[in-house]
Formats: sequence, C-alpha cells, structure tokens
Amino acid sequence: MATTKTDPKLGLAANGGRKSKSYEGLTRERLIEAYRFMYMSRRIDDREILLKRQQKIYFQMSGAGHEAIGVAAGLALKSGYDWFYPYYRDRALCLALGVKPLDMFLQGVGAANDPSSGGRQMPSHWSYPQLNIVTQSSPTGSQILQAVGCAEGGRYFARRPKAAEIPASSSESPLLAKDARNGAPVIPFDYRQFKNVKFQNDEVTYVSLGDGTSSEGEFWEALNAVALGKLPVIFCVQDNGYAISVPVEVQTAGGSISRLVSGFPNFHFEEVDGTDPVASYAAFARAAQYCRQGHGPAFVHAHVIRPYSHSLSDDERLYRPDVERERDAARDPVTRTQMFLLREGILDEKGITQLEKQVDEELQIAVDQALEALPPAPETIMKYLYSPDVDPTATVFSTPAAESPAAADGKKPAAKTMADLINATLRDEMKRDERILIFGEDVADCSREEYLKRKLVKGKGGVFKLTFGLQNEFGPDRVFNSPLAEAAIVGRATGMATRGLKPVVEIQFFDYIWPAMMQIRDELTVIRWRSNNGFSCPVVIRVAIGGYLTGGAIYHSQCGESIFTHMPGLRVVFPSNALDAAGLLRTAIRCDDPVLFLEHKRLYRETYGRAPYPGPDYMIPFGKAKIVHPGTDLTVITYGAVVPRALQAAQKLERESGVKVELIDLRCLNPFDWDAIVTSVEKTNRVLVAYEDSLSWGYGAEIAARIADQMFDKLDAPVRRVAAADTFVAYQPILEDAILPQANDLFRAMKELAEY
Ligand SMILES: Cc1ncc(C[n+]2csc(CCOP(=O)(O)OP(=O)(O)O)c2C)c(N)n1
Ligand SMILES: [Mg+2]
Repeated sequence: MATTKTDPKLGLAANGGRKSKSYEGLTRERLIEAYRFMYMSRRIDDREILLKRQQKIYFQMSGAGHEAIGVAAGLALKSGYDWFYPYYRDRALCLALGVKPLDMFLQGVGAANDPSSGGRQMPSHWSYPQLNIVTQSSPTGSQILQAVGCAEGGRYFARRPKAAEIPASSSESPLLAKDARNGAPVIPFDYRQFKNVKFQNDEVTYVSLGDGTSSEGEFWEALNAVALGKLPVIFCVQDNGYAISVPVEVQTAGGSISRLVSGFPNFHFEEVDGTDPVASYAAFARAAQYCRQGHGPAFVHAHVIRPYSHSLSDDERLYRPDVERERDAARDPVTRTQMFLLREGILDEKGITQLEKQVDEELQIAVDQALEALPPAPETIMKYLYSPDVDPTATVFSTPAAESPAAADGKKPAAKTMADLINATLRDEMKRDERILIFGEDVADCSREEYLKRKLVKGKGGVFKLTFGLQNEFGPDRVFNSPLAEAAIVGRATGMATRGLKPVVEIQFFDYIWPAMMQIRDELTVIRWRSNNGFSCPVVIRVAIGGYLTGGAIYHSQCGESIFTHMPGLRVVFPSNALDAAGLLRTAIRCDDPVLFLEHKRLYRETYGRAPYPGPDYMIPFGKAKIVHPGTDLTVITYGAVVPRALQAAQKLERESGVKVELIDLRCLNPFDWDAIVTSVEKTNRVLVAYEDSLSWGYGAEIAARIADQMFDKLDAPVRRVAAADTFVAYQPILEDAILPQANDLFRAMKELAEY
C-alpha cells in the first residue's frame, strides 16, 4: 500500500460528529490520502505538459480523468505483494503503490537513473520491480496476456514452493563448476541463480487497459485463458469513451464492454463510476476479495473521463464539441473528490489548500532534481540486451557427451532421431528443474486425464510427438494443452518467465507463429532492455520449421529465421542433427535469455544425423559452428536441412573434381560464429552461403555482406548464395523441388565458384 503519509497537521475539518464514519471501508485519513494522490497525479501531468512545452521532456501522456479508479485500485490492492500490469493512464495507481514523483520526472527527462528504464522508455511506461509493477510497453493490450501468465506463475509457486528454491551451482553437476579448458572457476550456468522468486498464496494480478484496447484480439484470448484457469486476475477497463478520436460506440459492439464480456464464466463483474473514489474502491475491494478467495478472475469496468486530449500530440477539439467536453468536466474526479471531502467535513478549505501547497512544493523539488539528472551514457546502448549473468556462449556450456552403456549384447548404443533426443532432453531437464512448464497446442498426452489414468489411450504428445509421455510422467500442471492461440502461448509464457518459471512452449508450425509476433517482437525480446534489467523473461519457444516435405505446401513449409535474427534480445538456434539438438536445447533451457529454438520437421526422423542420447548434462554453447566436412578450396556456410544436402553436394564434388569443400554448419544463428567463418574463408578464399528460406533479404544476405565488407581482400571470387526462389513453397512436389534449394543446385554453385 501507499507509503506516503498524510500530514497529521492537515486541517481535518472540525466535524466531530462524523469522525467515525467509514466510507466503504475507507477511513477519513485514507480518503485524504486518496485525494492527495489524485491531486498529485493531476499536478504531475500539468508539470509535465509545461516541461514538454519548454522542450525539457520529449513526450507526455496524461492520467487525467483516471485518478479516482487508479487510487482506488492502489488502496484496495497491496503494493509489493500483488502484481501490476498497468497502462499509461495509471499514474495515480502508481503513486498510490509507492512510486515517487521524482521517479516519474526522471523518466520524462530520460535520466540515467530513471528507475523504470534508465532513459529508454517514454514517460508513463511504468516499471518498478520492488513494487511488483511490471515493465510495460506501448502496444495497446500486449500486457494483458502476460498478466495471465504472471497469475499462473504465482499459483504454480504457491502449489509447489520447492520449485522456487535456488539450486546451488555446483552441487548438482560438479562437472560444470570449472572451465572445461583451464579449470578456472566459471560463471554460474543456470538462470535460477538470478531469479529471486516471490509469491503469495492469495496474491492477485491487476491489469488495466482502455476501452479502445478491448478491441484487441489478445484481450479476448486473455479473458478466455483466465476464465478457463479461474485465475486471480483483475481486469480494469478504464472507459473514457474514446480511443484517440474513435468513440466507444464505433469501437465496441453495442457500446458496452461489460455487456460483451458478461458471458465469460467464473468471473466477478463490476461496473462503476470510475470518477468516484469511494464507489471505485468498493468495487475493487469486492473484486480483490473474490480473486483472493480463489473463485476466479474479476472484471472492473470503470467509466472515466479524458479531459486532456489523448496525448500532447492530439487536439480533441477537432473531434469533440465543447458541449461534450463540458459534460465530462462536470465529472472531473479531482474536483469531485475535493468537493466530497468538503461536503463530508473531512477537510475544510484551509486543509485542502494546505495539502495542495505541500504537494506543489514536493513536486517543485522533484522537478528541480530531475532537471539536474544526468542522461545515460551512449556507451550503454547494448547493455542488457541479454542476461548480464549467464553467458550461453561461455565454455561452461561445452560439456562432453556421456558414454552410453553398451547394449547387453555388446553392440553399440542405438542411434536415435532428433525427435527422440529432443524428447529425452526435455524429460531430463524437467526432472532436474521443477520450474519447467511445457504448453502449446496438442503438446499434452491427453487433456482428459482419466483416459490416460485408465490406460484407455496412449497419449499424443504433440503433432510430431516431441513431447510424448511428458504429461504422463510430470502431470498436467507441468505439461498441458493451451487453447489454439499463439499470442496467448507466448504472452502467457512471458508472464510466467517474469516470475521466474521456465516455460518451454511449442508453436506447432513456424507458419503459424505470426499471431505471436507482437508478443515476440515488442515484449519477449525487449523486456530486459526496456526495463534496464529490472525484469527478464527467458522463455524457450520450440518451433517446427521448414519444408522439403513433399506436400507441405505454402502453410506447412515456411522458413523465415532472418525475421527473428533481426530482433535484438532473442537467441535463435537451428540445429541440423540429433546430437546438436539435444546439446543446444539444454543450453537454451538453462540460459537466462529468450530463445527461439527452430526444429526442422524434415530432420525430426531423418536417418542423417542420428545419435545415441548424450546424457542429462550434455550442452553445446551458443554461437559455435561445427565443421561438418573439412576442406581447403571453398567454404560453404549453411544450417538446418540444407546441411545434409550441402554435404551430399560437397562429397560429389570431391569425388568428381577433387575440390575440397569446407562445410560449416552454423547451428546457432544469433549469436553466430563469425570466428569460424573468418578462419575458414582465410584458408579457402571462396565462399558460398546456402539457406532454405527465399533468397532475397534472407539470413545469408547478412553473412555475405559481412564477408564482403570485412574480408574483401581475402576473396578470390564473389560471395555467392544458394537459397529458395523468391516465391512461396508449392504443394505439387515438382514445384516444391524447383522452389527449394536442392543438392544439385548446391553442387552447381560450388563447382562454379571453385572454378571461378
Ligand atoms: C497495437 C497498437 N495500435 C495502435 C496504437 C496507437 N494508440 C496508442 S493509444 C491508442 C488508443 C487507446 O485507446 P484506449 O484503449 O481507449 O485507451 P485511452 O488512451 O483512451 O485510455 C492508440 C490507437 C498502439 N499504441 N498500439
Ligand atoms: Mg479510451
């Protein structure tokens, strides 16, 4: 709760008769406190507007008109105990939770010591780890699914408190406590050592949004998910009747979001005048009680006003007549609350004046301090893109494969497919780390558990069976099916990981990752950077990718890895064989960064690249390529399903022409092994970059450009590329063959380049 205390000297009106009166559970002192936060919130907006006009800050977004509902939520919920996913109008909420005006002005000026983001985010983008106010972004509504995951995370830890414990770094695997090469002590190897998990058995998660934002699909995915899971989430829709210039009746069918959501089961619903702090508090208190008691989620629909245009870049007089604006002004929560305090004899005029003067003085000091604050240093721009604690490229992540015990008949251990080894790695990691949760579409063995228990069915475990048997072994609270909603899969995982869990989620086909794009590009990858390391979300997203399927067609064959390697903050891994998949997946799970783990469907059960299971500690560091075939005449750089095709071509070229190709499998695309490329190209002076995605703007374009740029004087020939045609992958196999790069295409390009 609020930390700012009301000054006892303030003129409490001499109206002794009503002193004991309680207003929906709010005492007179709390009401004065509420007014103080509301007035302060409005005055901060006013100061910021002035500062913006003076060009001392660079953006302004006001919370004006939303103060009463915000303060009510702040008073009804518990700071640092409950969890908060606010939006930009939640200034008053943040003040009531304990954020200081100085913190807000520091964000406005973009100061190095802005506690929200260190000068990286616009003002009103709140982020305060100590208060459980989770970093927010600018896309409308992308916080909502994370709030769902946050609530799921809290509940998971409450049910399994042991999972929250931090393992000792060396006790579990002494092998990993020293550098493999020189025996020096190494950095710790497990994300859990850097996640200080906190949770409460009856915590609730608050998430707010505007009326316009309720049109976003993610809002509806979130409502469905919380209703299904009966999760303790309070949705607070702050309905000011407009989304910039779009009025609510154009935004929301029938004009009432309350009416639209009323069919969702398990909810407690409140619709309230959000300009009235007492009524708003009562609504929030009831909502919080319902959630804390474990009945399910709550929905608070608060009718508020927006007196200051959408932002300082908007002029609402262009689309709202005076008559409408005056009607709103009559409901202004700040004046309304002031009148209420006077009317009820809680403060007299002198008391009001004194309170406001104190606030104004406090804000003046805060503004002066903020204007003196230093800006962040330009050298810091790359800081906190990734975990500063766990470096997945470090040699500690290079561990030998365990010797497989020989079979009883003395034969070599059986070589397993990539699908087998991914499944085995997931199983061993789940045994080792109780924070790992697996969910996605169809990943469970069987959602109707009784069928499994009664052994009526074997279970599915994914459309490619990669997660087969895991629900059976670890139970339905660790391995479960999600609704068919990719944004929800990634958004919920992000919220869970923020709480310290390790979700390893599956996107069934790369072709269907796009609904999750906003969550990946604007949330998952950015959270650590934008919060200046205040929050992190090291999720692993496993994705079945790629073509060469004979019939896969447009929507089951896509590649597009360069779209994701283009995102700072995301590790992108693309193994070509079973052993690499096992080693890299383990690193992905244990590291502290978000990882996109691309699994080529064609390689899942390929004969190429099978291997015995390398044991429960086998890891491969990120950013280390593998020389698949050593050579001296020509370097071929590739990855994924092109590796076996390039190998075939290289072997043929050597047989027919004696050309020795050095074939490099990158294995990891971000980071990638530039050193391996340099070493090889310095030796061969000729280079071909090959990839399955369409040629133009593909991943290999960046590699080719770097080589041309940095190794120009080492080259005896132009850098060439072989890739798919710049079209879609067609269904008819004749077309598919013509579109995707084949061994023959690679052979021809290698030969030409060797002869250049
Ligand atoms: C995904 C997305 N689309 C568009 C925008 C631009 N935008 C910012 S706020 C806003 C209107 C939001 O209206 P509402 O949800 O009613 O909240 P209010 O600002 O009225 O409180 C829009 C369109 C955005 N930030 N994100
Ligand atoms: Mg609105």
